[in-house]
Amino acid sequence: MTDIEDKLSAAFDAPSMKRICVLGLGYVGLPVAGALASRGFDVIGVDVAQRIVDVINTGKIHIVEPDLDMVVQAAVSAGRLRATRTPEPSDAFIIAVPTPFAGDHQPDISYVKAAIEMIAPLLGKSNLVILESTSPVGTTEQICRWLAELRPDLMMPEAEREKADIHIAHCPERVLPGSVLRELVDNDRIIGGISPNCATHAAALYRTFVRGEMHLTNARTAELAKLVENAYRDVNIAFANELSLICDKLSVNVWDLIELANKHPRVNILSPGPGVGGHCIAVDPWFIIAAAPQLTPVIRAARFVNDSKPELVFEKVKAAAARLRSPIIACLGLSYKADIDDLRESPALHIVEELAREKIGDLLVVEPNIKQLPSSLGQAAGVKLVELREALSAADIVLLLVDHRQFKRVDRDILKPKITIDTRGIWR
Ligand code: SAJ
Repeated sequence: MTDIEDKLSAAFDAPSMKRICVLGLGYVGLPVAGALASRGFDVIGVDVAQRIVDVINTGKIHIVEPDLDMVVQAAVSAGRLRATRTPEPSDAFIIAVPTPFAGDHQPDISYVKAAIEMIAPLLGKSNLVILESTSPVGTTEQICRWLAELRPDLMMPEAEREKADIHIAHCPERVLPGSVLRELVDNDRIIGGISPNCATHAAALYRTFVRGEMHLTNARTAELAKLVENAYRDVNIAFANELSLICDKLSVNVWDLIELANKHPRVNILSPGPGVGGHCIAVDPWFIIAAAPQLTPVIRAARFVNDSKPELVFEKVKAAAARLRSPIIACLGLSYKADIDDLRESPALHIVEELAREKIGDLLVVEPNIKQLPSSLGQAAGVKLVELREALSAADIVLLLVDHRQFKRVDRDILKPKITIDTRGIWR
């Protein structure tokens, strides 16, 4: 047994917890709920959307994520997971609600506040409150202040005080969409307690389903660590995207270039693409910029480079289309990355929307992970969701936007007579 495991089992008996309430049943909350249920906890899953609650209670899921359907189905049919719109008294509350930014890139933690307001009346002595949502630095401390106001009868934790009625910690999610269940179990966790005692309690709960190591720290460090992880990736993708522009100008194949540069033992350049999407990497760096606007030129420049990429892809397609009369354009992929259905902040979606808005050709969209076009495209004239085969045979221009596995298998001979714009380098 390691030191920390020793400490945990001595300090806290996790199985004495029976019931866990998970607030937010999205890409993070639902897998966490499923994992806890599979470890024998009674899990109450809370979501504001009745549709999501209904789907989960039938043992199905509302998102595309490998193996999650099986985990949820098993949990629901065993009676270990139940979805509802309102939280119920529990031993622990895990908050996994969205933390987007507002119009001016300022963090919006109103969903966290709403979740806290929902659970405040239910809290009892020894309850554990965990914030999993990626949050600006100071949010966990803010949770303590909100709860202190809402429940003056309970003693909230403080950094220097071990004694408290409630334990509060930030345990940022780190799972990669597309590999969520594996990463949920295997990844190390950063556990940021308001006090060391809070961190110890939170770690004990995660220890029940996480095989990775627990790294205990304070809440502020945990908040910033999570933001920094995503900003690090954003900056590195921006470097790759900048290289793709330089290579276009200098007539060098960027994929060959990166492959060669990566042969150096200390170089590991990421892949350029049509831009950075998703609800994390395109969002979280702004939380750091908002907290230290004068100190973040690199992080800001990376955001700028990555955000400019969809427009540059659009211009490339527009220029190609201008050479043809009534071109048909096959747009392969709408999601923000490969093999998932998530369209949030998707550069592929933005590019197709702009092509539709500017009426650049007839657009045949192929997205194997969705059943209907999003509303922004559904009504647009000249845009259809079709099968891959149909799009490829009709298209004059093939625009590869997402490296879904179905697209990697495309017969290169079909592409030969067409103009191909491969933003992910899968057909080189
Ligand atoms: N992308 C590139 N080139 C690359 C890698 C990614 O253009 O070489 C693009 C993707 O196509 C996508 C975007 O970047 O549009 C983000 O994709 P991703 O796979 O890098 O990350 P996410 O947003 O799916 O998940 C990230 C992960 N963070 C890190 O890897 C540091 C994940 O571990 C986090 O849990 C997640 O954010 C989150 O929820 O914060």
